[in-house]
Amino acid sequence: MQQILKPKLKDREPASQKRVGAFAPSNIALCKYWGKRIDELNLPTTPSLSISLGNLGAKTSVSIKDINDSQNNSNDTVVLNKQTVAITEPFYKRLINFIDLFRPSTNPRYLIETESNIPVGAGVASSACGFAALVSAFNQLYDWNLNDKELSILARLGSGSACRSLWQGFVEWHAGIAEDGMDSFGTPLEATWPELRIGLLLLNTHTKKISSREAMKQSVLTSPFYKEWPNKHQVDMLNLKKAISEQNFPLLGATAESNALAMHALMLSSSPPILYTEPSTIEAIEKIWHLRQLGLTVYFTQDAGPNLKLLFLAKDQVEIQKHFPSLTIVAPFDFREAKTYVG
Ligand code: 2P0
Repeated sequence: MQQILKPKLKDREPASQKRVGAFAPSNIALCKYWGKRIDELNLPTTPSLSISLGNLGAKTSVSIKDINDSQNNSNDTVVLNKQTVAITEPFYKRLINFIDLFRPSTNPRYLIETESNIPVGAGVASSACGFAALVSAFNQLYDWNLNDKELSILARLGSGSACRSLWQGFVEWHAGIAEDGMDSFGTPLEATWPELRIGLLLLNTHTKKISSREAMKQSVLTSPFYKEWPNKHQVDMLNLKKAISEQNFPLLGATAESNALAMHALMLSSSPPILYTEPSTIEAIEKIWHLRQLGLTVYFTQDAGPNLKLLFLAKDQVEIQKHFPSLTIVAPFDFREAKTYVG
């Protein structure tokens, strides 16, 4: 636990029967988080910049279990999309380890129910929105009154990219330099870009062979090119911010695409190499490049998986859909449904 936050996480019991909930959007990094300076606190080597996915994300509700009720066992219960998660699942353990950071001394057991409307296996950081929604729900349960920055720091301890999921729109995660991580959190950019569209292109939804946590660690430790990453990243961050402030879509697309390809180059040059890209990924990338040569303004970004996220503007949506009929299209600045969720 970040010692500076701890005094704020008041060790008191909420009203019994209280059930609270929160929504957090998923996010896609346009300049990626790839590598940590301190593993235990998920402190990154570089800043990163993401776009949140509007109505796509996680709704999480939290309540305290009544352990006198014979129906309840003494463990926390985690329910994901209406399915109870087995206590032997790595996901369960990771979640409980996180909650243990701030579980009060009275040792309450929780019922945590999460519903995600992200297409399964889309490689759309479901852990990011999950941890962000979770900390927002706990903030209500215990009346911590943490502000967004503090919630972002807390969410980061669950999963790095979660610190960007506390807001809609563009969010920058400041890498920070402090060893305690209190200067490493997300902040929303003021800019909006309602015409921006993101297309989720699902090519293979099998579970990945290596987690992004392990993969980024391997890249930091073994890629001979990792030392160049912060330099390239700095240029990409500047270009991305310029693109956003000037609404220069080709600059945004080209920067995001180049940043993603550089991240994958780090993985390929790791030892042993990490390859998330599949033949279908390459086929889709070549198609995107070909369409661009023909004059269609479409770019892509790729995370720790074989699926792609296409970047384009609303005016090209119909044309893009003709070429990629299976695309799930997100209008990131249209988040009316997300706003209405109150638990
Ligand atoms: C990102 N990714 O910026 C990058 C790009 C994946 C590829 O953040 O170890 O699940 O929990 O801090 O946040 C995925 O990494 O890793 C990620 P941890 P996380 O979106």
